[in-house]
Amino acid sequence: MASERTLVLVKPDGVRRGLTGEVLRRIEAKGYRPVALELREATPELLAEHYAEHQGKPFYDPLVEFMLSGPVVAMVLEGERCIEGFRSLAGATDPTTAAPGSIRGDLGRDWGEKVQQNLVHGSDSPESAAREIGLWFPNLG
Ligand code: IDP
Ligand code: MG
Repeated sequence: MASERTLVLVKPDGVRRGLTGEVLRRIEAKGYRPVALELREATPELLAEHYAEHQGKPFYDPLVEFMLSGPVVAMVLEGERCIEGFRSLAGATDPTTAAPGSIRGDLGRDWGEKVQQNLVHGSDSPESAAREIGLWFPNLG
């Protein structure tokens, strides 16, 4: 299997809670290599494209509001099967039921908000990864 790239975000809850280092520790311990990494503020335009598949869903507006509530750490990871591998490190979408041992399972929980604050985003397929890397890091060769 050839090396591939994936887009990972530490969402505003993760940055706010000081968990960026813990997320990175797990990524590096797994053996994936960051090839780009930046602390930045998302914009409504960027998020509309990033979350295009979710437009119209009940959690879409709270999701965008949450993602604009503070800076995110955006990064591109590289490694064999890292798209699938990071999704496995992240755990299931719902942090309350995500498996212990995963980022969301160990560090996340339900806070009674409309949107699941689940610490990280990871691309879910090679097509999503290419599209999302192009959105967040247009200058990456
Ligand atoms: P993923 O991040 O595990 O790929 P997606 O289904 O792509 O999950 O959803 C994007 C994000 O939207 C989730 O990470 C979570 O923050 C939020 N979300 C997804 N489904 C729900 C829901 O049913 N209620 C509230 N928030 C949700
Ligand atoms: Mg998704």
